Parts: sequence; C-alpha cells; structure tokens
Amino acid sequence: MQTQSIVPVTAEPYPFELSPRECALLIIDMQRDFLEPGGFGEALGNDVSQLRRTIDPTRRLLAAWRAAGLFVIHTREGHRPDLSDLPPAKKVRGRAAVTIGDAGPMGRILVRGEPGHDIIAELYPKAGEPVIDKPGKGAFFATDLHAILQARTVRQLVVCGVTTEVCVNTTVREANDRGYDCLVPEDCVGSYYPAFQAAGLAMIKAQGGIFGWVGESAGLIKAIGSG
Ligand code: TIU
Repeated sequence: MQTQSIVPVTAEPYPFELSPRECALLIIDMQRDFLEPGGFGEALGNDVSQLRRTIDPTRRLLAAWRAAGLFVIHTREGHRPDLSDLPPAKKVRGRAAVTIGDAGPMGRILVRGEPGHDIIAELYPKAGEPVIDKPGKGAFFATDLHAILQARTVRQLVVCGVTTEVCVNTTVREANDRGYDCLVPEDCVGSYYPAFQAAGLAMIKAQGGIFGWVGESAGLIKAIGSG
C-alpha cells in the first residue's frame, strides 16, 4: 500500500487532498456520558439515542484506518475527581438537577475514571493510540494534542465524534487556526438536534471551506484502501 502520496477524497466544497501519513483520525468524545442514558448528555435534557447512528460508520472507518497502519487519536471530555479544573460557570450552566461531579447511574457525571467517562466499547482505544483528556469543548484547549500532532508531523485531521455543533465544531475551529486541514465525515459525527447537525456541517464547509471539508466515511475508506 502506497500511503505517501496524495489521494483525492470526495468532499464539499471541493475534493480533500488526503495525505494519509500526515493525517490523524481524531475521534471526539465517543463516551458513555454522551451516548448512553444516565450520563451528562441526558442530564442536559438530550435524547441520547440521536447519536447512535454514528457508531457503525465510525467503527468501520476506525478499522480501515488501523488496518492501513495510520495514526488514531481519541479524546474524552471530563474533569478531575476533585473538580479543580471545572470552571464554576460550567458546573452551574443549564441549571440541571444533576450536574458535573454529581452521582449518576454510570458514576459521577463527566468525571475522569468513572464508567460514564469511558469511551464506548465499540470504539475502544487500542494500546498505542493516544487518548487526550480535555476539560473543555475544544480538543486543543488545555491539552497536549497540538504537541503530539506536531511530533508526528501531522497536518491534516479527519474529525469524527460528538457532538457536531459543540465539541466537533469547536475542535475543527481550533485546528483550523493552528494550520490543520480538517475533513469531517458527516456519517461519523452526530448531534442531539437534526437542525444543529445540518447547521454545524454547513458552517464548516461554507465560504469555500472556511473551517474545513465535509465528506463521508465511505470515501475515506476507499481512499486509504486504494493507495
Ligand atoms: N452538550 C453537547 O452537545 N456536547 C458537549 O457537552 N460535549 C461534546 O460535544 N463532546
């Protein structure tokens, strides 16, 4: 397999020039807290079943990425058990009955080390795949993600995960400002709100790709298998 060359991937607003060896698959916050009942997502009043359609396409893309020997990074949103990295504003936002750090059916909500904070079994990280613990919505804020990508000379990101308009969008914007080209496969990102799914993707690819590109997992799988 030839992975040094550029492989065009169907995308909007125009084809993405994938350079597999310089591209990381970045899977954002596919945690039980967002995808399963009883976690942070549901505590905020959301229908968590809306996100489940992302699991199978992301699992297929992850398997193809791994089979091609390419770089995978996972992120998890969450806080230290003593909540010392939790801004008071984030703790009280939403006025929910159960908030970050409180006990829930999957342990303390959005706290590192708790069952709900873990990545879902279908997409569980393998040994050697970095897992970035992030306290915010963007994966670059208060993390070593940029340093890890720079050390591997990564310049492109395929960004999957949840939610499209919150952590995925924030991360794509942060990445764009740091000089990365981002491709978002729309079947591998999900929102609790169909309207926000559409708007979140439209914002990325508008204005000639102001923040990046939007494609599909099938195009990426074909591209990395064809080199
Ligand atoms: N609430 C919501 O849509 N998302 C988050 O709080 N975090 C992520 O998107 N990961």
